[in-house]
This record gives sequence, C-alpha cells and structure tokens, in this order.
Amino acid sequence: MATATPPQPKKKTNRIGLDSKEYRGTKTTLCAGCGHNSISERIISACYEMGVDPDQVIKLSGIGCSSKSPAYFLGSAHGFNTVHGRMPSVGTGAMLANRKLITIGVSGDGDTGAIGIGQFVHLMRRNVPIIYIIEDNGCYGLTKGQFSPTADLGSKLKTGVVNDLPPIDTCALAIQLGATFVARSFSGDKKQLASILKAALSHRGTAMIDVISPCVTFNDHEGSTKSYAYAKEHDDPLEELSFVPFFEDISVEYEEGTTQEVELHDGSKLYLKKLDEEYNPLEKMQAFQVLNETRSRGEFATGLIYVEPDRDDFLTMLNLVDEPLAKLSTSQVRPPQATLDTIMHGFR
Ligand SMILES: Cc1ncc(C[n+]2csc(CCOP(=O)(O)OP(=O)(O)O)c2C)c(N)n1
Ligand code: SF4
Ligand SMILES: [Mg+2]
Repeated sequence: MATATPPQPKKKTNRIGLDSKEYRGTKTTLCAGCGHNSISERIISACYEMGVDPDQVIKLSGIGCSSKSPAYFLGSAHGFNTVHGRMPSVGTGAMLANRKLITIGVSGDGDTGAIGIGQFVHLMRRNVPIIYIIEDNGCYGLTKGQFSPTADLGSKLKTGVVNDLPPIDTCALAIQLGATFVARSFSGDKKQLASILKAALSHRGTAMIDVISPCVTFNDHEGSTKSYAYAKEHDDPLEELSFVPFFEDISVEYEEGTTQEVELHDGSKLYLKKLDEEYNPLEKMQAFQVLNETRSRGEFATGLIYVEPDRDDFLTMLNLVDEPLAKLSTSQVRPPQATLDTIMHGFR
C-alpha cells in the first residue's frame, strides 16, 4: 500500500510571490565584519519586504570594496560596475533610457567624495530618481586604508598619522545641491537603516543615504572616528523611524506633536517619532543646522535628515515618455519626412 506523502510546509514568499533567496547575490568576498556586508543584507531584506521585482532593478557602482557589493545582493538584477567615480552618469543614462527601472547605486566615500565628486554634484542637483548609497568608512579600504575626503579632522590612521583636513559632509552637500531625500545611518543600526531603505524605494527623486560603515581591517582602531566603537557612542538619532508601505493598510497611533507623518510619492508613510522635538525634516535650514551642531560636538546625526516629497524628478522635468526609449518604434523616434523637409527648407 502506498504511503501518503506528508504535506510540505508552504514556502514563505513576499507579495509578488518570490522567496527571499531570490533577493540574494553571490557570496561576499569582503572581510568578515566589514560594515558593507550588513548594508547588503539590509538592501536584500528591504527589497524582499517591499516586493521589489529584481528584474526591474539596475544596480550600479564605481570602484572600491563598497562598489563590489552590488554583486552580493539581487543576483538577477541588471548590473553595471563603472569606472571609479562614474556611476552617476551611467545611472542617469540608464534612467533616461528606461524610467521604469529602480536604480540602486552603491558608492564609497572615496568613490563619491574624491574622484567622483564632480559627477555626484550634478546627480544631486538634477534630482535623478536613484537611490545613492555611500558606504562611508572614512578611508580607501580597497587600496589599504588611506584617508578619504570624509575622514574627520584629527582622526588617526593605524600608523598614527593624523588627518589635518576638514571632511566633506556628503549629507550637507547633497541637501545644498538639491537632493530631495537625504539620510544618514550606521551599518550597525539594522532597524533604522531598513526603514530608511524602504522609504527611499518609495521616494521619487534622488535618495542619498550616507551609511557609516566601518572598515574592520584598516579603520576600526582607537583614534578613528569611523570605528564601530566610535559610531556606537556618537550616533545621535534624530527620530525613531517607522515605515508603512502603501500596500499595508495600517494606521499608526501616535502622540500629537511628538510624531510627524510624511507621505511619500507612492502613498507609503513614514512616521518619525521625534527625539529632538523641534526637528522637522521638511525644513532645509534646520537640516544644515543640525548637521553642523552635531558635527561640532564630535557626533553624527542619523535618521531622515531632509525630505522634499513633492518636487518633480529629472525625468518628469524632461517630459520623458513612460515607455523605455529602447522599445519605441522607429516611427516614434524619427521625425516624419515632411518635418525634416520643413527644417531643411528653413536653412535655405
Ligand atoms: C581611475 C582610478 N584611480 C584610482 C584607483 C585606485 N582606487 C581603487 S579603489 C579606490 C578608493 C576606494 O575608496 P572608497 O570609495 O571609499 O571604497 P572602500 O574601498 O573604502 O569601500 C582607489 C583610489 C582606481 N581604481 N581607478
Ligand atoms: S578592507 Fe575594509 S572596506 Fe574593504 S572589505 Fe575589508 S573591511 Fe571592508
Ligand atoms: Mg571608503
């Protein structure tokens, strides 16, 4: 007599029917304990929980340990590892060619703040819809730990060399240039980083996220201001973030005055339980003030620092068609003969 096969436990899937494994990439080759690995994990879980279709994602990077990390998440997404510091122009081109893509760019503090600063500046001012993550360890990890432009004044290398240049604050710079979603987090703060990443996926425009991500091999010693110990002690969160995606009909109860609700483009909501009662991330001048004040105390503010949910993104400003340009027919992209004749006639 044939024995009945016991019922198999149902596989857990997300709202688009995918298993969490489909959000993974190849095995990491970064050092064990590198902050960048934790960020890849958070990207995987944020995309799984949001039900992002990996086939609709393009992952981009420049050069560096951080820039290797797109290989370690969303294995079936499109990918482009650009020349050092050149990810913004490739990302802008990709979004112009197909505005339906979700673009996740991973850069380093060196890739962004040094060789790529010119490209970064123009990406921010155009409000191109890209999630731009800086995995910020204050050094060039891949080339053995030299100071990068985000290294703090007075920070020490393992060799005892002291940094005597002031840092670039990528968040202040991005806000000044026109980015419409600017956040800072710490790779060791799973909950905060997860909420920020999910909110960034719901934002339309440039979402710039600077994540303090310690380099355990070259910049995790005493005297470094980007070590795990320093970041844990000096992280000054502005708010406790809760993110409610548009597909979950949950209303959050909160105390009037202490929690702020920010509605994002797709209807998702961010609830910001203020730790600093006065802070309002919709106010640009306050954002600069808080960044300056925390820095002068040797701390770093984390959370959603600035958001402008309603500004048109670059593609909307250009009045670009919804259909990917590569899929348009010749008759849609080439002016008809009569139009060309009229133009030629005008030159006579
Ligand atoms: C054109 C060019 N110049 C210099 C380098 C050498 N280089 C490789 S990675 C890197 C810096 C990486 O630092 P960062 O972006 O902070 O990444 P991390 O390794 O710290 O994650 C440099 C200068 C290069 N690969 N290409
Ligand atoms: S050298 Fe530093 S940044 Fe690079 S993988 Fe190792 S810990 Fe990470
Ligand atoms: Mg670095």
